Amino acid sequence: MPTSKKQSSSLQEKPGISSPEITNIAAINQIKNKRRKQPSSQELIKGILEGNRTSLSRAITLIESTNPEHAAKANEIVNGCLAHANKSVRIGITGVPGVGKSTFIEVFGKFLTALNKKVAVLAVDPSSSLSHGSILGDKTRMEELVKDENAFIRPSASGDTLGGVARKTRETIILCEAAGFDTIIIETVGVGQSETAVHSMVDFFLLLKISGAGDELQGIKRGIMEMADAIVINKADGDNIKKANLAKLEFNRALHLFPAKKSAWTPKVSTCSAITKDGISDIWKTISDYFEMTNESGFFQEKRKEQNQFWLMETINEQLKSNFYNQPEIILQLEENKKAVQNDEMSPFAAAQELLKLYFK
Ligand SMILES: Nc1nc2c(ncn2[C@@H]2O[C@H](COP(=O)(O)OP(=O)(O)OP(=O)(O)O)[C@@H](O)[C@H]2O)c(=O)[nH]1
Ligand SMILES: [Mg+2]
Repeated sequence: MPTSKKQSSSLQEKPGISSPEITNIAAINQIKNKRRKQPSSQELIKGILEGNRTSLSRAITLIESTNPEHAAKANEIVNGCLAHANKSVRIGITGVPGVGKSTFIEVFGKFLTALNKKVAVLAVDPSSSLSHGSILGDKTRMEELVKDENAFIRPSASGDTLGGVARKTRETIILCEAAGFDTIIIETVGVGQSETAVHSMVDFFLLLKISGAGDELQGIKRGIMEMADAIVINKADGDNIKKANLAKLEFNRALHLFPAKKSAWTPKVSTCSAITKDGISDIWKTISDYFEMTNESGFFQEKRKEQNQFWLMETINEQLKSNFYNQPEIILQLEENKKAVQNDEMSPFAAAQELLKLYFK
């Protein structure tokens, strides 16, 4: 411990000169040194591999940062962790607001940690740049899970594009896996394109529903039904049980009309209550069956490889696009051309061509 010697007493007042608030130079230097000394990428990688949560959180913060220096460091860390990632199962959970995702994940997460699993909960939330991540509020809703030393909950990365948020989440998954988390749960709210993004980063996709007024299939997007490996009707408790069972029948019937999945897996429909915890263990049984089957058939690995290819292309597309739209020349000309198109002075095609020519010149 460095000895902190007081340079002058802060109680002492000289006439006309007020003494500075902190006069302990040693203490100030100590704080400055601490602040300057950010852990290196190597130190963070080491910490992550040892399962140190502070290192993990810090590295995720670097991934989420928009500072190019941080981005370079984050890249190093992700690369350093890559060889230690992949040893996990990744489960996506989606459902409309209020369906009970947070309550469900709290209960399901606790169920898994009781089975000695290490659970990381992440979120892809396209609206998070506005609301600063709904999972933030969830941290209070996931009271028990937050306290669980075998669980790690991270609010969603914010960003202006879904692609950007998705990339950050993908990299965060790698770090969590390297830190020893073997079950990764990725939550997304069932709006917009976020389900598709989450679907392409998980092994198993679970759609959470509640029973409606007998018109279960109303308003549900076909694409989401097609992606689901399981449909779980939540809030099957109290007066709701009968309705939930009817909904289950209806979903089962509807699923029969869908073409067979590439995984050869038949999606399962079940009911549960995140309040009474009924049906929770059955859901894990279903998921485990799926993993057993797809591991045996080789589909599990095949899907991950496909996903990697997909994200390779996505990342290129994303970066090309953002590079294009961030060119000062393009920004100016795009505004001009937009006006020209609006006023019928230029065809949309010609306007686009002009911009692309400007970009590639
Ligand atoms: N009766 C009953 N209520 C439930 C159940 N699960 C959740 N709820 C209630 O439903 C409400 C919404 O639950 P949340 O877990 O916040 O739902 P969410 O899907 O995370 O909602 P968003 O974060 O807004 O997308 C809360 O009041 C919960 O207490 C359940 O199984 N049974
Ligand atoms: Mg929630």
